[in-house]
This record gives sequence, structure tokens and C-alpha cells, in this order.
Amino acid sequence: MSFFLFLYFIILGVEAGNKKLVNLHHQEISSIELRSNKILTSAFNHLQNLEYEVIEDNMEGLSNKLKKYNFLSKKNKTNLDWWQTGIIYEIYPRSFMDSTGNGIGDLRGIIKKIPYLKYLGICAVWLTPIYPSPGVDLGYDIMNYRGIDELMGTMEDFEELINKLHESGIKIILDIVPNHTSDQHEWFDKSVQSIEPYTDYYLWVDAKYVNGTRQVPNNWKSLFGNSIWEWNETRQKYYLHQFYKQQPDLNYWNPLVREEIKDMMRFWLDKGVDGFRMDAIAHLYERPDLLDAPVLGDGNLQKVGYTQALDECFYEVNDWRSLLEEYKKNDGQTKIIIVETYLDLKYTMKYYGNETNLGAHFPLNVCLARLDHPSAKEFVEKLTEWISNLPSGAWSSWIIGNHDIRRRATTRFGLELIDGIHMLQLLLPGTPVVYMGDELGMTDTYLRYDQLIEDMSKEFAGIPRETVRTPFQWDSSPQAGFSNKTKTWLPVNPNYVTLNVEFEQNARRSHLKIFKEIVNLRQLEIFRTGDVKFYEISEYVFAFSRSNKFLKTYFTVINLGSELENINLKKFKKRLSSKLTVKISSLFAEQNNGDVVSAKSFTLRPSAALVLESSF
Ligand SMILES: [Ca+2]
Ligand SMILES: [Ca+2]
Repeated sequence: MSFFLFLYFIILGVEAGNKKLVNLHHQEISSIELRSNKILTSAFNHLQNLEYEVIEDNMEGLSNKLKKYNFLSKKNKTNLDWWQTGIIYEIYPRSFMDSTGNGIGDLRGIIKKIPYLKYLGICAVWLTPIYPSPGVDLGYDIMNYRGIDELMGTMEDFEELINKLHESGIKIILDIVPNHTSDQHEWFDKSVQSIEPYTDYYLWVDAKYVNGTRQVPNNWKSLFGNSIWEWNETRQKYYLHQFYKQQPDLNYWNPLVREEIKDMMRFWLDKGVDGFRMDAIAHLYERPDLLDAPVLGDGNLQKVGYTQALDECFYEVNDWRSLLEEYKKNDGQTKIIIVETYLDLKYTMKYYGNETNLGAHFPLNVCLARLDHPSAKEFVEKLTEWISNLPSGAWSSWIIGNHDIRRRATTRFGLELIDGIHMLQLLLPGTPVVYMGDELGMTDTYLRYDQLIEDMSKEFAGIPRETVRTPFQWDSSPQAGFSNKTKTWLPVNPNYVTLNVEFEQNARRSHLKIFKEIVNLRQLEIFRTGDVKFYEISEYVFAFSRSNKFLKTYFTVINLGSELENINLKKFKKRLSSKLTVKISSLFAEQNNGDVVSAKSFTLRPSAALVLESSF
């Protein structure tokens, strides 16, 4: 009997009739409601910017809630932790710095560039996967959770990296892919051969036979649109894969698997890592009765409640969080857990948990990363929707791009706007998670078909992920100082000659210098604990304020449009000093830092942005 079938019989004995299942995983929670009646529209499309499914949901009435948000409870205001006050910097190691001359970035390359990380003023780095991998999903197909890919270096290099980062006051967050392994993982090999205890480490299901023809167990699809099932000749069963067929899903209904993952987390925590970014957590569990998913109005299959966002996914996060809390007791240092979801707001917020069942420190918030040349109204609506839905005491994260979002922020907002977008990302209440190169205003790189690496990029039309993954631009020397090898794993963007760290550090004004100014300003108490309010000043002028009763008000005003705008902030906030000081101006603004403008009337050039300080 397959494990699934066994489970299903147990479940049948309970209240299957009224759509309740006993939660076999966490006995303390008596039952879960299946959400089979929810009407959700799923809009997944390979050609979209985001890698995973985007589920639209009607957030009724939220756009009307344009009020001031006291986003922290009193209790939380006093004790902000490192992951709340600092900035997390995402490093895609293959493209950061090559120390060996093979055209691929590595761990010693990161060590070499620690002075730059210190200069940036970030509190932690998040490294995308560095484990041994055949590279079908460029590291997100892991062969060994406890090793270092030889392209990246050795375990000694990793230990040196941790020590040197820590000596520099920088924390390190590892990327863990808990949903699946590579099909080259030893566990999978043993599972195929039914070697105990690995037999049920993956999701093996018998075929259905119709008129003697072998058929897949149900209609579920992988994220790439083909069947979620792959036949294995040796085992004579299908296995489930939500991603590539070379990435078999682990069987989370099996307690041994859950323990393996936690043991692996302990392994890295014992090495001194400060937290984890957990990949694709909404895909951990699949419905155990294997019921066919209903087809929605748009022709797509319903995923939520079938192959996505089962409540068990949250309980798993809760379990990991408990492990991290145990570790915190050892040295008093918080170890954080960040989760990746591209689910809609309602499901994303669940991963925060609540006071009795802690969840992630925060889910990665991609609401800004979904915007494309937005109007002021769209900014107000999206930000309001996000902040007003945060659970009490929850801490937000802010992302404008990452290694999966197929167009950089400079493309989605415009290069000239990048300073204004950074003002937003770094001065909103919460933790910015900055994708490497955004601080320079790095842009998408045009790649020919023959330069693409991933099968996914070659198989589907549209924008490949490699576009945002080209090497980091350090200076104007060959290969932008990234590597000594002329042919790097992906080509360097040709704009490196003037778009690089060295050039921007030497320039009088640059995106990088402005980024640094914002990082410094962010240290002020008001940006940690002040209230936030959003304003649609005109169709294309967006503003937000940070204020409280005791400190000066800060206004950030961004002209998203193509015309010169005249701005009167007094119209929107009567109790505002008549003179405002420019604390930070964007590269293309006419005002300079230190200038004083009238709150009643000042002009803002197209794509210009200012951070303004009131005199009281
Ligand atoms: Ca290398
Ligand atoms: Ca799964």
C-alpha cells in the first residue's frame, strides 16, 4: 500500500464527509478546514516577471483605509533587534566575485569583498544556495545539504567567510531549499531502490491503469505546466515534483524527513550561521488524498489547498522557528527565519504566525517588486494594502528585486527613479532586503539565446532570469573587475564602464552615494518607530511621511512622472513647518542636500525624489 493510500484510509475514518481532516502532523491542532470552496483565480504564467504563481485576491475595501498606521505595539517599540534595524543584502554568489579565475563567483570572492559590504552598512548577507548541485536550477537543486559546491570553494572557505563576516559585524543567512532535493541526492537514489529508511523520503505513488495503459495518479501540474508526476522504471512508481523533474519533492508527511531538515539546520547553526531564508515553503505539502484539482474559470488548476499553501506548511515554519528559538537561548543572539512566498497577501500574512504559534520573522514581501511604472495611486493602494494587513506586532520586509524577479528595479521603475525607490525601500517601516547591484542602479543585461544557461530560459519565450544575474560591476577594468577570465559564466553588462562601484564611489554624486546617505539617515529613531502615512499628491507624485508626536516629520516625495511638478505639502498636512530641509536629493533633482524649500511650493523634476525634514 502506498503511503498516501495508507494515510487516506486513516483520514477516511475521521470526518471526511464535512471536509475536515485530522491533522496528523501536529496533534495539538485538532482539525483544519479544507478550503475547497474558495473561489480563487490563479494567474500563473511562465512569461510573467515572477517565478511562481500569483494568486489574485479581492481585498475588499482596503484601498479606502488610507489612514495613519501605528505599526508597532508599545511593547515592540523599545526592543528592536538586529534583523529589524539593519539591512539584509542578497548575494547571488556565482555573480558577486570570482577569486579563482574560472569566470564563476565563489566564497573567497565574497571574503575579498567584505570591505565593500562594510562600506554599504548592511547588517547581514543572504547567500543564495552554495551547496553541491548539478545546477539544473542553479543551486536550488541540492545534492548534499551539508556540503559546499566545489565551484563555490570548500567548507574551510565557508568557515573563514563566517568568521570574517562576524568579525566585521555582519551576519550570514543561508538559503535552504526544503521542498525538494536534486535527483542526484543520495536520499533519492536510495529511495528509488527502496532502501530503508529512505523508501518514503519522497512521494511515490502507484500508476493508474486504464485499459491497460499507465496513467498519472491525478491531474496536478508542476509549476512549469507539465504533469507533477514522473515515472521511475526502477521503483515502478510515479514521484511528485513541483518544480523540474530533476527536483523530486520530499515527503513532508514522513516525520523522518522533517527531522532530517531540522538536523541539517542544526548543522549550519552549529557552524555559526545567523538564520535561514527558506525557499518555496508554500509547496512543502500536497493534499494526501490526491484528489484532482478543480479547473478554475481561467483554465488553470486550483493550487491552494491541493499542491500549495496547505496549513501544514505553516506548522512546519512554526516548528523551524521553535528550533531557532532554542538556539537563541544558547547565546542570546536571535537566529532568523525568512520565508519565500509569492502567494497573495492573505496567505503570505499567515506565515507570521501569532503570539502562541510563532512563524517566520518575516515573509519576503514582494508587493513593490510587482509594480511596473506605477502611478501614485497604485503605490498608495499597494502599500496600504500590505501595511494594513500586517498582523499586530509583525515586522515588514521590503523588496524591489531579487535573483528570481526577471526585471531589475531600474527597468520596472526607470533608472532615473532608482534613488527615489531606494528612499522608499529603506525608509518605510521594516527591513529592506536589497538585491546586489541595485545600490549601483545596475540594469538588466540583454542576453542572446546561446548565452542562456537554464533549460527554463531556453524552453520558454519571455524574459529569462539570467537577465538579472549577470556579474557584479566592480570597476571599469575588463569583466568589470569581477573575474580575470574573459568569458565569464554570464557576460558582464556592457554599461560596466561607467556603471560600477569604483566610478560611483569617486563621483561627486551617484546612486551608490545616495544609497549610502539613505542607509545613514535610516539610523534615526523616526525611521524605526515612527508612524507612516501615504499620499497621492498628484497622479504621478507619491509621498510618504514618517512622524510621531515627539520627533521631526520626514517627508519623502517622489515624482514618478515625466513632467515637472509643483508641490504643496501643506495642502496634505496642515501641521507642517513652512520650511523644509532637503536631507537627501536624488541624482537628477534640482535641489541639493541642505537646501531649504517652502512646504507650500517647490518643484520636482521628472523622476526626481527628495527626503525632506520639517523644522519641528
Ligand atoms: Ca571562481
Ligand atoms: Ca512539496
